[in-house]
Amino acid sequence: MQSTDVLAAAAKNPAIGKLMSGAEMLLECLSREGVDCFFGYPGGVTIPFYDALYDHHIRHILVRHEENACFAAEGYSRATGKVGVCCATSGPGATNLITGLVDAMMDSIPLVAITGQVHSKLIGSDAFQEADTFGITRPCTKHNFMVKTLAELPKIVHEAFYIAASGRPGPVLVDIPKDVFQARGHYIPVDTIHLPGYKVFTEGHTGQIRRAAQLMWEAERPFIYAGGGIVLGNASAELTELVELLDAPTVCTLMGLGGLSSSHANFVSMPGMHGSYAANMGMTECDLLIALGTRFDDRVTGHLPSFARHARVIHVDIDPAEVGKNRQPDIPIVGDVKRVLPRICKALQELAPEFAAKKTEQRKKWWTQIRAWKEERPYDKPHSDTEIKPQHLMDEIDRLSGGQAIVTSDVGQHQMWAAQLIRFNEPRLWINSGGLGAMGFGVPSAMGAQMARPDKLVFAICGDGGFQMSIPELATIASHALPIKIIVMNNGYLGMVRQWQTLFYNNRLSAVELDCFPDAEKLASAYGFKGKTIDKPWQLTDALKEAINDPGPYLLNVKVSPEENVYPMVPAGGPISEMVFGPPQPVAVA
Ligand SMILES: Cc1ncc(C[n+]2csc(CCOP(=O)(O)OP(=O)(O)O)c2C)c(N)n1
Repeated sequence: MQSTDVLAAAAKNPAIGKLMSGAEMLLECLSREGVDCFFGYPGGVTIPFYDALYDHHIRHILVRHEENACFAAEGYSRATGKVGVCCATSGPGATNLITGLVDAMMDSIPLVAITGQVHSKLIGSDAFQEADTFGITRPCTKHNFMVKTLAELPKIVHEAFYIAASGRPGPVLVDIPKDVFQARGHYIPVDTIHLPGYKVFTEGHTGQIRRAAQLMWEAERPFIYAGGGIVLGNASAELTELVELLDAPTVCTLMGLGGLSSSHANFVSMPGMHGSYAANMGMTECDLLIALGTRFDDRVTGHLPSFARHARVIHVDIDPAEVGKNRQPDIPIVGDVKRVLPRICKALQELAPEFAAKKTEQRKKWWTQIRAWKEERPYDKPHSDTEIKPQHLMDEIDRLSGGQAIVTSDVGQHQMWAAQLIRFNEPRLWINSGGLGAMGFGVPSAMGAQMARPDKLVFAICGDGGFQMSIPELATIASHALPIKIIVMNNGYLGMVRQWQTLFYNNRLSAVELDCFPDAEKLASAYGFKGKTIDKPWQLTDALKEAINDPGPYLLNVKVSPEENVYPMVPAGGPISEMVFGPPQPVAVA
């Protein structure tokens, strides 16, 4: 900005040109980015920042561990699409963020992490609470910055937000030395971002789009494989239009659930290691796989050479590095699904008169086959008269929430059952740690989601293992009266590891028994809210209703059958068509 512009702008906004500290400038930049709340934990070098926050309207949520600040910021972002923000002090505060940063990186979540750093003069001297945050976070962020002067602070903060949210989203870290927070200078706003080395491809190649539409019409057995990019790219409506135009069976990955409503007639289910039979058979037998905003993750593809072995592949993704990484597509399209899909739909409509009628018969046959697979082996939903089956729990949560609640999950068996059995009729309702699979994610991400969406019913579904990683955050939940319904699927084991030991290690159960779990009612009441333990199937509906109807937080500890396994299951590295549907049957001896 020129100085005359500054004067004109200052007349409109008193912050412009004002003498401020670096800490105040940072808050002004956050405000301009639309940040209304962020999650953090203070320390020595960030005290100047927290001092400026004392007088500021932006809300700060004091978590009880920095990892949870990152997970909560992710929950906030995953529920809204906005950039989540977290903050930690230097040294141990910054290193405690690492799991959250890797998680956001793996799942492409837009995040800005602000860390304090020791005084510039002390950097490199092994000063108290000095860690090389910039070096440590380089491989686990989309980008990171070290602020060296006050003058560059506003520019860096706005660039961080731009990089986090644009293209394939991801976490960006800004490391700020204490003296930069304390320095004073005139605030000059930044109105434009200029990053010459950073290119985002959004439109897709016109010729490839046309060829893709042609292939879609020519295919006899098209199959849509929709990933997290649909949700992150806000392309749910565009996906739905394509699905209906093509009348293609569609799967949504663990990250993509809700991208196409789970109640849509064309929705098959989730594919992959714990995906349904119909989803995996559809992927295996289709002649055209339309992969949208997805990365051919090993948990989806299984044995790569057998994956979609008869299919030609169209792959649309915003990140060029993903296209051809695991499977070479016949038609690669680098672009934003939100912009590319309408162009594909337009090309499909233009080609419809030539193809639509010719394909009717084969498409009918394909749908008959898909429906047969669905009926042959639906997801297993066992109920019992004496104990609560985990599937019964998920089924009941599904029934009571009607595909409308936000559900965050931790990692393990409960995560897979929730993904299989709970409907998500909109995007941004299902929030889980997909790529990293980080236990301890469920509760703090629910805090972020509930903070962002106070209007929504929010469930945090956890295992008894993962929940015990998050207990400190019950204080944060209580202190902000966040009405989260924490549902612990308590099987007395680190269930998913126990399942693998049972199935693949001759049932030699090693270090998986969780023989001590706190009394849920006492634990919750120690924090000032309600809790309960149930273990009988007839208690389930009433207990869930009580939790939902309670105006505050609620901890429901549901003791389920301890030795239930998640099926179907594709043994790691095997073809996804070779699923296991139950425990090995004893071999009859003649
Ligand atoms: C931080 C972390 N540590 C270890 C693991 C490995 N792990 C994956 S699932 C699982 C068991 C989870 O047990 P629990 O939380 O009780 O859930 P359940 O599988 O019983 O539903 C473990 C230990 C992990 N994913 N994350």
